[in-house]
Amino acid sequence: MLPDIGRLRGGAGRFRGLRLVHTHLRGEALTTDDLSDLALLRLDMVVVVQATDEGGAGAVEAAYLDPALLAGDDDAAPAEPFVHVYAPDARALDLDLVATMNALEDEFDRVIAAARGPADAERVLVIGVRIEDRHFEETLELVRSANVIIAGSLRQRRKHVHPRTIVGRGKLQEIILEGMRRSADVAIFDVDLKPAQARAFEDATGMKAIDRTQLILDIFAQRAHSRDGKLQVELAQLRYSLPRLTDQDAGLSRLTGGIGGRGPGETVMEIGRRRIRDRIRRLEKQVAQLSKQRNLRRQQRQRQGVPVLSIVGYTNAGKSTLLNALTSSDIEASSRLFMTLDPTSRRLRFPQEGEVIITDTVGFISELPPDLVEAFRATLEELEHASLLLHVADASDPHVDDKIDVVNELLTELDLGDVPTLCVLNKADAVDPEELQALVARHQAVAVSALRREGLERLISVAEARLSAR
Ligand SMILES: Nc1nc2c(ncn2[C@@H]2O[C@H](COP(=O)(O)OP(=O)(O)OP(=O)(O)O)[C@@H](O)[C@H]2O)c(=O)[nH]1
Ligand SMILES: [Mg+2]
Repeated sequence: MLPDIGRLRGGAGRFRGLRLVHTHLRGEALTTDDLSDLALLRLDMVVVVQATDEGGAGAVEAAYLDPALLAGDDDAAPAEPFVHVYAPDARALDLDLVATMNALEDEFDRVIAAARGPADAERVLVIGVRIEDRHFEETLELVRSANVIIAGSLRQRRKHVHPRTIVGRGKLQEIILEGMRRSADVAIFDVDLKPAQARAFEDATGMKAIDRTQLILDIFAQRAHSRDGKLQVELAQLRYSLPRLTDQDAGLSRLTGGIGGRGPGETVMEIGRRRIRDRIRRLEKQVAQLSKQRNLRRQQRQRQGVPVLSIVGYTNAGKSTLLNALTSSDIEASSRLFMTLDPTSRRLRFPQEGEVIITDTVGFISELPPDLVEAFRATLEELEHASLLLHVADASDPHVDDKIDVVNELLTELDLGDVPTLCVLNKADAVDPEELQALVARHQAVAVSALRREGLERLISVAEARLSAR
């Protein structure tokens, strides 16, 4: 049994400074277990000395990881980038270990520099554990939206996530080698991880583990511009990270700085936790305060009797593009997921109804993390008072029906199931007309192309009819 060696010298481009030398009693060569220890623990070298019948030292076999073999071109790279050294007698082994290791670490640095290229953005390995291709592809979309470099991706379709290490041991070795080969410092998973799983993975690979919720939170953090949005995202991040805090994080001066922070008998860890809890409470108060102000504004609007139309829908359906088309605005729209975070309202004149307010909101996604639903509950409460929800769906998406279901389920979960809703099938320009007809009939929808500004008049007249039918 090998002792836990933690993160000793565990940086990119370094070996551990440890060699594993052991004997095999029955003449076996290096085993696959030996080699996977070499990779998993990033040992300098693993050496096996054969025992002779007389109990002396016989033949020696050693293996080390060669970064140059790792760097081989994508698919041509050998599955096992190990160099084997053999000597018929222990004393005959001709190897200057220190010089070899120094050369290897230099080579390692070069490989990493080459893989990194000039940009110094975070390089990530995307790891798919779920069986469904669609789920993995959506995760890749999310990662692309998060402004990081996808250095590589690996999948292990598992029915059940390995309770301790997420993936099996063989896959873990593959991930480590791929991480070195692609010079990735972060692994992003398409599932959520338990704190202990993330830690075990990080200890084993030296890579930072990010799960799906953290990924979405990270995108949200990048997109939040309003005070309200920032508060809500920070709150969700803190709530999510509290149980994931490790001793190491808690030791950061950022969390424990200041004088008199430590009460009697408290561990550093507890202080970290307590600070975070304090901050969570403060944020909760601020969010509640802002929610009150929004309520006031809403009451004013209601007194003025201006109907509110709220645009909801799956992320990337074209909600912002539709609002822009209807009101000649220029809210940022893009193929990135979760482009819009902060709700934006615009005024619009309807032919009969006169002035209405139309609001763009944050997009939905399947399995939206509960912490995020909670954090955005206040923003989404606005929708409760909408006169009409425009549920925008991307008609050109092969999974449009499923995504409509996801949005409807989330609306119900948010107690918005009873608000009158009109389904708007967007991106009509990108769908076969017959298919579109079937979709329109199935969802009693209005088809539009927000991008080409087609179908907007009909949308307005149907929406207006729904409004006056209230
Ligand atoms: N072909 C086509 N593309 C469209 C149409 N409407 C929007 N798009 C594209 O779809 C992508 C997403 O548009 P957005 O308006 O940002 O979508 P959103 O629903 O606001 O997305 P999030 O804010 O990220 O949730 C952009 O690349 C748009 O150019 C359309 O009618 N036809
Ligand atoms: Mg948007």
